[in-house]
Amino acid sequence: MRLLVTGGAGFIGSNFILYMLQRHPNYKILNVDSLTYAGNLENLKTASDNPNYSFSKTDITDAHGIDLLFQQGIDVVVNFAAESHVDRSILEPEIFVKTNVLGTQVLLDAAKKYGVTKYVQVSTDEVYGSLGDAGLFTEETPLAPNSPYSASKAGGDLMVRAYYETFGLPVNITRCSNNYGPYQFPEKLIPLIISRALNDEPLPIYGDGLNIRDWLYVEDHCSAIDLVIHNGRIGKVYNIGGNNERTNIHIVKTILQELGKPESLITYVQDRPGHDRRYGIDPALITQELGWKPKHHFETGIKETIQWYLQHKDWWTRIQSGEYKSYYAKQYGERL
Ligand code: NAD
Ligand code: TDX
Repeated sequence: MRLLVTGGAGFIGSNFILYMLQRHPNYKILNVDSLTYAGNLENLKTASDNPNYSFSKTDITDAHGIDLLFQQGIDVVVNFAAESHVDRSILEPEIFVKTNVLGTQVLLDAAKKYGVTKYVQVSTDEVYGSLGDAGLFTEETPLAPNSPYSASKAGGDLMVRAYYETFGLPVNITRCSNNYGPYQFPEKLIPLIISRALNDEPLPIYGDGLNIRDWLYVEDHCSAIDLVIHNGRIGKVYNIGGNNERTNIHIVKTILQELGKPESLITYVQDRPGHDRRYGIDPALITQELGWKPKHHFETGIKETIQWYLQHKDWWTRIQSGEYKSYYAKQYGERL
């Protein structure tokens, strides 16, 4: 099988490539990534001399470049490439529409032109909007995105649906909850808190800290996508989540305890505009239909993740350079 993985130099994409090379040693994987601030080929150091792995620095919005790559012959596409950070989408929405909607459409066009056995769109539970105190997102929950990020992901999803309905493209959409684990860019809550706590810097908590996210260890997300590639029913959406709802403040206090750092680092800051209160996934469909089950419990997964960041300080300090600093100047200004 020849797999084209977009966004493979990012957090989930790189974990997915490493997972697939190990799990399917006869598959050929082409990683297509434009290497934005979030793309880092260091994540794939261990794959670089694997003859089944190759890389192309190509933007998914570049229709000509993408067409050339499909001429190599592609069986399956897994589209991870995206602008993925909600706060950045509030500062600069345009690139989110460009990559997440237009980029998706470019890939769909190439998949349609050359023919693939499966196109998998990696989406997010955020397209469903925010939950109240009760209930969970199912695949039938109406789309109600609240941030420019989630609106752009919903736009991409609707394009995928349209190419299935109109052109019969064999697609699946996966909608996963919040991931955590190795190689996550230190702008997202868990690596941000770990890296700042280790430097004894104030920890920004938005609003009252009681917003809830449903956390899944990244490898469990990868195993779900592997199942969807092989056994997902054409045209179906699959929600992925590990029944692990936690408040943000609980996450932060867990990290502080594990690192032996004081709670006095916690600093409540102005809330994120349009901040979704709660996400919670009902994974019944993927569990029953594809037999998916997460392997990692949150309590051990978070400890392993903290250990990983402790052991890979070089990896995240290198990232915290020019672009990172200017983003944080814009994001927090004088607030921290
Ligand atoms: P990430 O920001 O770490 O990585 C995104 C990757 O896409 C980077 O390598 C970047 O260089 C690349 N990229 C961005 N724009 C590109 C373009 N125009 N052309 C080619 N490559 C481009 O993101 P992530 O957290 O790994 O998320 C991967 C996917 O999973 C995204 O589609 C995201 O919406 C989805 N998702 C993420 C989570 C999460 O918790 N992180 C949860 C559910 C779904
Ligand atoms: O500094 C912070 N302080 C804070 O309180 C940051 C960065 C976040 N938060 C809160 C906001 C959220 O309630 O923590 C929670 C998690 O925030 P993020 O890590 O930014 O993730 P979220 O907005 O939930 O979105 C993530 O999960 C779904 C990914 O970034 C998306 O790509 C994915 O689709």
